[in-house]
Amino acid sequence: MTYSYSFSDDLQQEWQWAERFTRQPEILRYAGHVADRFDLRRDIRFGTRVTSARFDQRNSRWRVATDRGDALDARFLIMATGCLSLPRVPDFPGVDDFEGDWYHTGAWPHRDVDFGGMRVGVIGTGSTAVQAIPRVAEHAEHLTVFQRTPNFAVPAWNGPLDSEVERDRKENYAAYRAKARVSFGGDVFDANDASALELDESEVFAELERRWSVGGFALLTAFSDILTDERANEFAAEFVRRKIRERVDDPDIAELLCPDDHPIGTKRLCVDSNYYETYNRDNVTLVDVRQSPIKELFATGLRTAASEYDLDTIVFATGFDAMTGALLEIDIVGRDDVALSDCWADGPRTYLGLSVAGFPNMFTITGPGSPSVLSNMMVSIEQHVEWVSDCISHVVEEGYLTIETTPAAESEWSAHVVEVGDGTLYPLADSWYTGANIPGKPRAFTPYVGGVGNYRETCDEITADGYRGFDLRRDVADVTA
Ligand code: NA7
Repeated sequence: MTYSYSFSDDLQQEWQWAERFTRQPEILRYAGHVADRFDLRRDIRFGTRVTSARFDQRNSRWRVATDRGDALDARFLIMATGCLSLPRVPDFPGVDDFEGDWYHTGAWPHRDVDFGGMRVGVIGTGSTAVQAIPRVAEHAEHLTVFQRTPNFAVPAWNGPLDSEVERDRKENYAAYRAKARVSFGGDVFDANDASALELDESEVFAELERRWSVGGFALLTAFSDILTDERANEFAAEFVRRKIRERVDDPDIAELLCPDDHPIGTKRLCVDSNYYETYNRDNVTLVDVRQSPIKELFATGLRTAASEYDLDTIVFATGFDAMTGALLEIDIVGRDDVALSDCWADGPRTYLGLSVAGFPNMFTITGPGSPSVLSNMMVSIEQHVEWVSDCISHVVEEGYLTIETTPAAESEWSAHVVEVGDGTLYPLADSWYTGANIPGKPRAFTPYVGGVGNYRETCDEITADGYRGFDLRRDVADVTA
């Protein structure tokens, strides 16, 4: 269910969510409400893109430039650029020739889009496509879905937020928040500690059925080894495939929709409302572009290796340059004129996903090497924001000029992130978690899967140990040295 900010009890008591899983307009209303209630708008420059950030060694400050021509000067640079904020359209030949409207699911216009009477093509079957497809199908004259790789989707069971659930949450917020903060994924599910391999098959499927009826990510907490053991994982994968075959009338289409190339959960598990049932509609066609890849776009449609499709509108649900894309889009240059893009040429390296060696007083909120996208983002964002705030207070109050991680701490942490990831099934999938969706991007599994609770404890221990692994420097000469 939707998570809200926890930093103000008044805020969390007064806000009323309409549904279990909130839609975009309500999330936007919530963000606007928070901005107004805490008078944040005067400190925000809207519609502004940061183009470069350079560390000036002469005074140990950051010089930040924007696309509006601003030149700003800052002591601390907090990069809260998001893990999934750089949408990507594949460079299909002829993409500029297409004369119809096109949209990207990650950059949707803030107005109603009318698909009435249109022949619409959706490219992609990741999370955003799974959410968009049922809605588009309700309005379009005809919808053609171009699928390269099928994904696992589980039901959201979305609907109006039950008043009893809301009352319970609001009365017990403190306990729920405490539970989420020490949990593995930053959530409040009751994770099953048992291995799937200890149970007999009927118990395994009963447990999966129970989690299925809860909806969403609960399924991935059915067993302790679902994301570490291929046999345990296969129980859950097969369980969802059976559900797909039940939900889709045409057995050939059902087979095409059944994922077979990655363990369940190693690509972002999709959460759906009527996704599979949408393929039972007369106005929806599924096209396999794994067999016959998309070759090009032309003025009135799209051509695959096997066929041609006339389309009025195309929806690209083709994902993001995730984890590092938005950071590297900005020309970030640290000490000694070293660019972040050069430091990360072989994949990102950080300490705790928060700090990069050679980039003093720069912090990355939910950066690569932190739980980030494999956790409840709200919980992880708040933890980082609190940690960074405390760290900055420490630097200022103790009379330091800068803080940055040591290369040794960065290397050790980066190796730890890889080691923990390698103990799971995640690296087996060609996912955006590994950068595999972007041609030429170095393959690196970047989220930290050591658990939200453990990670928080590590961060707090490092603070208590006098910011172990960080260099604190007092004057410009030291920073330059
Ligand atoms: P995803 O999950 O990265 O999905 C992108 C989809 O686009 C996926 O099905 C891709 O197939 C498909 N794709 C990408 N390029 C092509 C080409 N060239 N041809 C055909 N199909 C293509 O992105 P989303 O935006 O849906 O979700 C991203 C995250 O945002 C989500 O996980 C949530 O955390 C929120 P592929 O699998 O690569 O074969």
